[in-house]
Amino acid sequence: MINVLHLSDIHLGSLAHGKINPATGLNSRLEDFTHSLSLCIDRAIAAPADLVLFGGDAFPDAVPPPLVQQAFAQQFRRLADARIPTVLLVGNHDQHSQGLGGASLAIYRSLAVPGFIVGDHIATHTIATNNGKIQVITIPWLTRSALLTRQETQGLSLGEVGKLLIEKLVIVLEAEIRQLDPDLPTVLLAHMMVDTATYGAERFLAAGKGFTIPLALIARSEFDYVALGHVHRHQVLCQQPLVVYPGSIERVDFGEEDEQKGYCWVEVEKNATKFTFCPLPARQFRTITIDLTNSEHPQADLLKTIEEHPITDSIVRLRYQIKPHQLLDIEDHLIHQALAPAHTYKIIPELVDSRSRARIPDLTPEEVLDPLSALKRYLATREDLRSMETDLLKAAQHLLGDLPPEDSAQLSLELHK
Ligand SMILES: [Mn+2]
Repeated sequence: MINVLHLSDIHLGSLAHGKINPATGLNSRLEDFTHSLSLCIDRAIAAPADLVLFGGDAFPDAVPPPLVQQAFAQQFRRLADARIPTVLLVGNHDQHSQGLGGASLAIYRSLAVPGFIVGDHIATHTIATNNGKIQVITIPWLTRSALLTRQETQGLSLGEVGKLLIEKLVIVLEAEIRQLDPDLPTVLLAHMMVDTATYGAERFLAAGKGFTIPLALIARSEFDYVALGHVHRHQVLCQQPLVVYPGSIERVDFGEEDEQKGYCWVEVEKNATKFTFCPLPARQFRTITIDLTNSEHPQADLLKTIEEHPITDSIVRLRYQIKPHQLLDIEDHLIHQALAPAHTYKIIPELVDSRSRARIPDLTPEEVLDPLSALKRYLATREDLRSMETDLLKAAQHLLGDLPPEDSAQLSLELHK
């Protein structure tokens, strides 16, 4: 039996909703993420793990600032010191949009850190652990240039390129599988969107539209465990073999408010793999929503609602709907006072006027909109773009990957004309 610690989607350096910790001078969110990561490494060393598999997305982008690189390196260095073999897989956030290879993780190969493998291409690695050898096939985040040439994709729609990419992947993966040693336990480590997964925030975080991989392609009997990365919600996609997303180790945004965060402890054994999900004490996010438009005492009701929520040390957003004439009853400083126990908070008032559509309160830097809503708001202010509004929104949906494949393919053609 080989003990594997499988974690993924660290996103170290996601600083939104943080504040400066006066004791250290650091952003509190960098400290949160580093803390969660350190708990994973603590477990790997204490248990100890025979192997650590990281499923990709180390940082929000491929060029993390030195301070963030250092925080990551300080934790993973502990694994090198403890002589625990480690595979660092390259996710979409670790890649430059141009060129090959994981820019932010390639340094670990350049430095030849003992026992560290950087998975930036499809390959099989036979790794010697304290409990025997194990084979790990790595599949980093695939872009079209990883498997296809420009000639092959010329003139094809996005949907057709996706289909071709999967056909190629089937062949390449088959080649890896055929050269496996059937006597050794085998793990597939892949950063990808699997078609049966439930998605969350990562859809909005992804820099470009990726390709969805059919579960059947990776749920192969040759694998004793399939370790995935990319989707931030922990989920098990298949029992035989076990196909698992551990999810992210900290909540990256409000989209992950209700998700439990953690990592997987896996006992890999030929045809008898077991795994446990190990929760991490990630920072809580809380959304408080209240409609005050029918309230006789808006201020009192608002304060009462806040009181009913456990907000201490949480990242809070308070949304309330209110009519203009009720605003006289609201005293901002009392709301701030009530929210003070939160780690950080933002207040999002929405004016509702039954007689005429009231103007929406000005956007504040603290207010985070998803890209499509932001575009809609912007277009509402641009009388001159009114005639193009539908087309612009459709094009944006296309870019965000929100359209069904047929529509997307059609639009892709129109856009490239
Ligand atoms: Mn990802």
